[in-house]
Amino acid sequence: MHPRALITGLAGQDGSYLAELLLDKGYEVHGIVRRTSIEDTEHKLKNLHAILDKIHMHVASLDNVLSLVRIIRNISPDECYHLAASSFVSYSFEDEISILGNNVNSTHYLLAALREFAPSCKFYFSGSSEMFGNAINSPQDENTPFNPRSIYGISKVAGFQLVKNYRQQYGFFACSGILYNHESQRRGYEFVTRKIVSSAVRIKFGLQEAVELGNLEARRDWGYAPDYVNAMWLMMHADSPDDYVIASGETHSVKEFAEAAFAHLDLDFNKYAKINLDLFRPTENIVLRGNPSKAMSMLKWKPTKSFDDIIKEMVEGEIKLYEPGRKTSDLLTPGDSK
Ligand code: GDR
Repeated sequence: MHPRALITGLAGQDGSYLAELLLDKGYEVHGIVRRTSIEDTEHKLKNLHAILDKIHMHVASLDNVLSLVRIIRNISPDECYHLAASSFVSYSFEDEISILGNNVNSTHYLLAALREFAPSCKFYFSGSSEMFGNAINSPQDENTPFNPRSIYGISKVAGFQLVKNYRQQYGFFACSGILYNHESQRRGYEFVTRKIVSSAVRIKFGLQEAVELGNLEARRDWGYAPDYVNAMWLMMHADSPDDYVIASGETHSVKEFAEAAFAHLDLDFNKYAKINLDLFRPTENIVLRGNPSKAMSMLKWKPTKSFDDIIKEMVEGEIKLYEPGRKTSDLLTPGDSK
């Protein structure tokens, strides 16, 4: 019997890499997608094109507990990976009521439905470094107190506590990854790394003149998305459920990322950079740097790509999108995300 996995957020960067990993391991992979994605598979499911005929997609909305109950009863998953969330930190400053509600409720509905209809299903939740917010120490590890400074961070703390509660109260195999930023060619254009890489390539090809960015001095602990997805699977196969920080352990500034991305194209970032004060965030966290020692020793997890390798892969992947014969659906121009 193939193990059966249910993924929320299937069509996103992490969901699509996770689906590929689980298929490789012989899983039957099910995922929840929105109705609008099924209606526009070319754009909204572009990360899944290579595996569309191998996965089972279920249309549901995570704010509708009944639709989740139906799916869970039907497929009776062995493992559930809850990756879906409104994950763009900046939007959470603008739309806090719905982002807090959706992120917390979806986690709660899933846990409650699993408890009722698939109580032996293992559960994974994607937490975030944003939960540490204005952290009191650096680097942060699993013992660092949470001090979130965005509604997104608050919603992730609430989800994390729900998961912990189900583990402690009901004996669920439920674990959370506290994930720092993780990037790849499949990153959405609203995030700064993809915005920089796609702008750099467009500038190289004469399609764009400059790139407008916010705070260039902001620093992040950036890792490689497929490595972080691998950590999720390792957590679900540890002897006992627990929570783990997944991070690279080093930080770089937005400017360093941009300089490296432009340099891969023989361009000088400083000639094309424009600072837009509107793209600064209302509260910018102190520098967050994760300490992944626990995951490295308990799960034998380790990152496979360096900061420079990640940038190189993203730049090379972006150039490929412009090769003749590629679908234009792969190309969206970055908006003014912050
Ligand atoms: P982040 O990622 O908020 O850390 O959340 P993002 O790439 O959006 O921002 C990183 C940093 O870059 C600065 N910045 C800009 N950001 C964007 N998006 N656009 C700009 O033009 C720009 N200029 C500067 C930001 O201020 C910020 O400091 C990501 C998400 O994946 C979350 O879901 C996840 O939980 C965390 O990482 C860990």
